[in-house]
Amino acid sequence: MKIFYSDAHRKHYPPFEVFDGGKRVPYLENPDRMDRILSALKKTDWAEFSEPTDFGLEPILAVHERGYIAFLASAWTEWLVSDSDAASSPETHAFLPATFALRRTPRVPSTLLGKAGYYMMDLSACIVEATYTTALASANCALSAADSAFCTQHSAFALCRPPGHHAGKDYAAGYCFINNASVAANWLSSKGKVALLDIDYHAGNGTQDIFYERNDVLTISIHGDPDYEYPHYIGFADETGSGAGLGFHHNFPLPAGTDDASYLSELDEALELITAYQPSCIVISAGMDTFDGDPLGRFKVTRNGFAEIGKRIAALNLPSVIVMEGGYANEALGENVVTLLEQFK
Ligand code: SP5
Ligand code: ZN
Repeated sequence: MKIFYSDAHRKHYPPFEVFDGGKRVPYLENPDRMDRILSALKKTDWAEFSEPTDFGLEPILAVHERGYIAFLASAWTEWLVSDSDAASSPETHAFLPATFALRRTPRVPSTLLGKAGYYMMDLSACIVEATYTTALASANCALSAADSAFCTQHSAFALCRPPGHHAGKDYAAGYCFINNASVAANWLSSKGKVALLDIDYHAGNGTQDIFYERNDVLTISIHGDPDYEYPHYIGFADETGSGAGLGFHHNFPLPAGTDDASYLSELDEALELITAYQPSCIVISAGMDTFDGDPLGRFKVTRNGFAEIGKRIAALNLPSVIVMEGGYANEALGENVVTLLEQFK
């Protein structure tokens, strides 16, 4: 299986994020995650690594607003110019907003700090010097995997970091800056109908927003109920699309403690929707934070569960673009990813 990966991600390593109650904690979405996945993949005899191709900004701007992408590109350098503390020890800093545009209007603020509150949804998508270039490299991994799956009709894996599914048209959130899976799905949508299935533990709010009014990309997310879980405000069962997109989005919010058996029965329902839609390919937002023991998740999916999840999705018999999202139980992450991917060989 083709695996698209760039080492560029290493430089995106914010020194902290801000957790519940304003606690500063080490950045959980860390480079070690990729090392664990890489070493597990390298032990297999089927992983074929490639550098991503640079697709340029066009496929990214087809999903994200230009002003938001410009903000990502310049926020860090603008911040260093305006803050002498950050300029004197940049490695101890991460750029985050101190205000939030709760009631957003189309008026984009002109200042850096105003833009931060406008374009950033939470305190877990920290910007540092390398964030923009690594987010581009991550999106190029997803695009390269999409191109490979389309050309060969075989599944491909985008080993993306940073992840993408919380990023919307014009906002960063939950470790995500560019919505890699959505960029790939949108790129594929010019070639035929696409289904995007999000199996990360968290609701794919960014993906939901991006395709909410469209019927050419069916989006489905299976996740911890936002009634108790991040992202809190979106991902409920009654959100099913609008306008032309009505009926083309589905959320499966599940209770804390969801185990293999109950997860798989919900997955089967999602897969039936995909079968009925008859897409020409599928993009999978593959988060492994549903794993029993993940520090951010409250599900109880096991390694056998991941094998069965992979097997059932692969049985759709569609070219699959598997895009890495979350998963923070680092010791188990590599084997969990390999277990899922093996089903698509
Ligand atoms: C891609 C992805 O999986 N992003 C997840 C971002 C979640 N950020 C949530 C922050 C709230 C953390 N609450 C921690 C509770 C630990 N017991
Ligand atoms: Zn997640």
